[in-house]
This record gives sequence, C-alpha cells and structure tokens, in this order.
Amino acid sequence: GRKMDEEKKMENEAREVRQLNDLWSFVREPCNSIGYGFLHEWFRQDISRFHNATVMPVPSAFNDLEDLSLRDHVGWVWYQRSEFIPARMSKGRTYIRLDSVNYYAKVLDITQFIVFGQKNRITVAINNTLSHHTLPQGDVKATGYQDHIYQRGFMDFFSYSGLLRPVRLLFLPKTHISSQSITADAKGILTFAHSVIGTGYSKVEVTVTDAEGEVEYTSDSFNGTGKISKPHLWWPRNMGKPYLYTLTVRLLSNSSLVDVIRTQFGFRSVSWDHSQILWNGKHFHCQGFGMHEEYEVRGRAFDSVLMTRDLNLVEWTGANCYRTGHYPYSEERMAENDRRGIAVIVETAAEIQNLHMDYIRSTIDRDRNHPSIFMWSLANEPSASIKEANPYFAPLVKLAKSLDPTRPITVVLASSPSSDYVGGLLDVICFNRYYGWYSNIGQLYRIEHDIYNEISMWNKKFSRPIIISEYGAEAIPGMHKDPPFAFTEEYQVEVLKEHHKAFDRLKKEKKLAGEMVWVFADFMTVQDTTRVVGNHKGLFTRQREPKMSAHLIRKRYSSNTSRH
Ligand code: GCB
Repeated sequence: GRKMDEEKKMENEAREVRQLNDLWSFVREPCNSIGYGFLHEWFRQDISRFHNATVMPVPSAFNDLEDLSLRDHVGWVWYQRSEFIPARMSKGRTYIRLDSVNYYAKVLDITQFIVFGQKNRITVAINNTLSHHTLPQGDVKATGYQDHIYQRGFMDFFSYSGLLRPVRLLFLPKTHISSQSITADAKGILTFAHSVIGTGYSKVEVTVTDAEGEVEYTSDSFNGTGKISKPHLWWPRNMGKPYLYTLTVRLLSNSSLVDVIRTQFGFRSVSWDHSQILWNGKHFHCQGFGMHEEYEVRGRAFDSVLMTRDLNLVEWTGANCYRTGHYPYSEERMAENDRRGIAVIVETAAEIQNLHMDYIRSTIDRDRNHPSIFMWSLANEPSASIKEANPYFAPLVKLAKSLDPTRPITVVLASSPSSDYVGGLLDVICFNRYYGWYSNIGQLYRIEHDIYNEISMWNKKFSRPIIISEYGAEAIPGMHKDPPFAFTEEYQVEVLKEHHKAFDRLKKEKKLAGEMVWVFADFMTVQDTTRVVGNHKGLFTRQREPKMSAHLIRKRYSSNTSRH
C-alpha cells in the first residue's frame, strides 16, 4: 500500500510545504509568571540573545531534556526561529500549522504579517498550565513552601509539554480547498462534501481511483453522493485487506490548475446489534489494548520511529484494534492504521460541557475520513454513578451522533452496572475494571468469577455490545517470583489468564464484543506512591521490549483471529 496519505504530507503540485522540524531558540519565563514575554514584546526581539536562552528540538516535549525545574515547569515558554519566505509566495496564502501543542496555542493565517522576499521571525508562546479546560484536566496549587507551586493532572499520565507534533508553513493557493468529509459504506455508496476558501475557480473535478489508479467515479461538484459497484471493501487485518481508494478534488480556472487535494478512504460499514459489533456485516471481535503515544526523552512528541515500532508490535501480537487513551493521536498514526488495517477507537475528553462539545466537533472533523476508526469514545472514566452524569452526557452523545451517524458512540465507564447513569445513552458499553489489582489484589482465584459476573450484569442491564476496555496488572520488568506475587511478571500473566477464562465463556455465550488490555507499553505518570517511575501495566516495557505477558497475549490474539 501507499506509505502515507498524501493529504497528511499536504504537499502536491499546487501546494508547497516547509517543514520547521529542527532546533528552535527556546526561553522560559519564571514559573507561573503573568507573561513577561507579552509585556516586553519578546516576539519583536531575538530571544536567542537572552541570557537564559537555549535550543529546543521540534517536535519534542521539553520536560525530559534538561533539569528538574524545566521538567516541572508551569507557565509560559517561548520558541523562536527565522525563515526566508520567497517573494513568489505572496501570490497565495501562508498558514502556520502546529499539529499539536501542549497546551495553549492559536493557529493563524499569517499572510498579512509576512514580509515576502525576506527573513521573517516566527515566535510561538506556549502555556502548559493545566486547568479544568485542558486535556488532561488538572490544577496548580501553592505548596506553602516559599513561592513554589505544584501542578497535578487528574489523569494517570505525565502531562508532557511543548511543540509535540510537526510544525509546518503551508503555502496554499489563494483559492483553496479548506475542508472535506468522505463517507463510504460497504454497499459502495459514497458521500462527499468540500468547502473552499476564495472564489478564483470556474470548474471542479472530483475523481475516485482504486489502489491501481483506475478511475472508478467522477463528478463535477464539491458535494455529492455517488455509487461504485462492487467496491473492494476495507477490512480490519485478520478479516481481509484494508483496501484504500483515493478521492481527488481539483479546482480549475479555465484549464489551469488552482488547487488539488487527495484523500485516501475506504468502503466499509460498522454496525452493531444487541451483543456484537459487525464489520461489513461480519462479526468483529475486537482484541487489542489501550495505549499511550509517548516514549523516553521525547515524551509525547511525534516520532515516526516510535510509531513504526508500536504498530509493528501491535501486528506482532495479532491484535486487531486499540483505543487512543486518552486523547486523539497524531494524524500520521491515523493514516498508518488505515494502511495496516488496525481498527481504532478514538477518544477525547473534557469536563465542561461546552468545551467538551468543541472537542467532539474538532476530533470528528479531523479524523472522520479514516476507515480504521470504528467508534468515538467521548470520555474515559467520568463520574457516571452520579445522577448529573446523564444530563451532562445526553447532549454530547446527541451531538456526536448528528456529526457522524455512521459510527457507534461510547463512553469508557468505570461505574458498576448497578450504579450507572450513562450506559443507557450509548451504542456500545466500554468499561474498565481491575480485578486482581485495584479490587482484591492477590486473590487470583476469584478473578474469573468476578469478571464473568460483572460482564453478565452489564449484558443483562443493557443488551448491547460490551467491551472490556481496560483490565490488567502492574509488572516491573524483570521482577519475577513463584508463586506469583503482585508487581512480578508472573503475577501479571496470571491476572490476564484468569480474565481470559471468563472472556472465552462469555464469547461463546455472545456476551462480549471485545477485550483490551491496559496497557500496550509502560508509560510515565506523575510522581506517586503507587507508581514506580511510571505505570507498569504494559505488555511491553517503555523501551518496547516484550514482558512475559506480551507473549501470552500474542498467543491468544494470534490464535483467536480468523482469516476469510
Ligand atoms: C484507568 C485509567 C488509566 C490508568 C489505569 C491504571 O482506569 O483509565 O488511564 O492508567 O486505570 O493503570 O490505573
């Protein structure tokens, strides 16, 4: 298959892109400062001359590159670099695209600020202070000791900060295609919609080509519905091929090209009944993991080496899916899932309803064209056992359904079936549970019974597909003991095995639609008495080497999947 969705590279015969991924000048303000850089207009100065200036690679998190005060920095940091912008670019529009910033940033059409044909200074100010508006949510407290402050995220992962994903200058034609959505189902029905900025065009050409480049469909309108007879379907790996088509939109003025974009997509339908998820009408049992997009030194930064290692290991285990715990992952990864046939649940989260709606809108808007994404998760472990959770989530589910009626909606629950106010709103129930770890640690003998009973209860209450979206135990790599003891690799293996006994029974009884271990690989968290330099529930170490549990899962996932 093609290596990467061309649209994600964003470069083609009508568009130019300049990658800004290397070393930037870097300055931090004192912790918790009010933004001296704005008061003193640092964007007008060469910050590399400041006494505390250093350099920072992009993309990267800044936390693990220097000292303790930078690791735990809370507040403003400044990135800067200079770029020559050729005069010919003044004919178009220039955007700066920051794929991901943790946390605050504004992305702009910077055309009006550029001096074309000259060197231009680009300054990015970032504030990483967590609040109830950020992802993860968190807060900052005074420690009571001198003027020290302490920031803590409410979720179990380290809040890596900085310019975390690629930064690019996009040189687009003055009139250009600004957004698109493509829906294509297993019957060959195709619906597409595009919007355009500017009016300098006279004609539109839409073509759909198959993987060999054969034209299968054409149209002269931005928006439309068409049909392809007998399309090659997009299947998750182990069920078939993840076949991709390409939709090309060309804007023409008389006969000269104004703009063009190409997007890969797949024909496939996801549906569900009272107990199972169906992919193109066939039973799809999802087997995979929760993940994090993070690694040593670079933190949550995009890294194609890491991405490739991770997705190769996903395939090595025989898994067919994962969940993007607990935030949308890089666009590069989404394109790779499509190419490899790895099915994905995309998750977002917030805790203020209006903001939550914005997150849902932007997540669906960014990722909707990916055939590998089969479900949207609107949150992880909200307080679903309080009454207020129902009126909080009802409009969110409604919004997600209206934006995308083709995919099921879930919220990953931690509530129990007897005290839950959210499950009734969802198409698929996902829940996290840690028998043998947070519940009854050391009591391996009861895990099969406890998890079997709970899944049966969810099933009875809701009669819809149930996925256990997290279960597992910590294993410090290399720690062994027989008989098994908490925190050893043996103990982690036994916890998983006991769950599998119940899962196999539930599968036979058609009460389980999927199973996902927490977690794919060890990852960094905040410092805590319950975390030994991070969370060690990984099947793989943080360096992506297998623990005993990875071999167990590989055996299970490779034997349970069937080709057809
Ligand atoms: C959970 C959370 C996940 C944690 C995990 C754990 O339920 O969803 O973010 O890392 O438990 O290991 O405690």
